[in-house]
Amino acid sequence: MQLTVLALSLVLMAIIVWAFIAAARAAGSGKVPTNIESRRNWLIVSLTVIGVVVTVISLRPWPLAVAKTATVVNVSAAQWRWELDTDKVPLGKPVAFKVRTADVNHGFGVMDASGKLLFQVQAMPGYVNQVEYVFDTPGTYHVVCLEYCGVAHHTMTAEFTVVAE
Ligand SMILES: [Cu+2]
Repeated sequence: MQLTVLALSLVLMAIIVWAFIAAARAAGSGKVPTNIESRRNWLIVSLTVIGVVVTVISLRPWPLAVAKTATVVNVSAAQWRWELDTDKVPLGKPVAFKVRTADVNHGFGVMDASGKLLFQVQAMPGYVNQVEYVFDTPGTYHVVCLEYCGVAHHTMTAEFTVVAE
């Protein structure tokens, strides 16, 4: 998905660069195409449609779309601990983390065994924020806090295990 977005971004940037170069050349030459208004209208409509389509496609699955079949893990944050209502989550199935906080903002970040950050969601007072993830590797995963929340912020960690059912 990221490579697709990158490739699409590069193509769109190339089109914009081409449009600027064409406009600069036309301005320098002193000759203005006769159908410039229809071209401009076509360009504006096209870019608007492309912008809407790219926005809808890229934002639709994240972060609000949570599968109805997802395993729900309730997460409570507080200075300075994470409480998960389970320490085992299923492999290869959607897991929805519903994240709350009892006090201040925290950042619920999940890392794999190598320390790579897989996803994160903010824990915000008065809100239940959720994020869905499908784990494709069994093992131990680490929860860290990614929002500075006080003197013992760095001690705010937890673990859970991904197991095949
Ligand atoms: Cu923190």
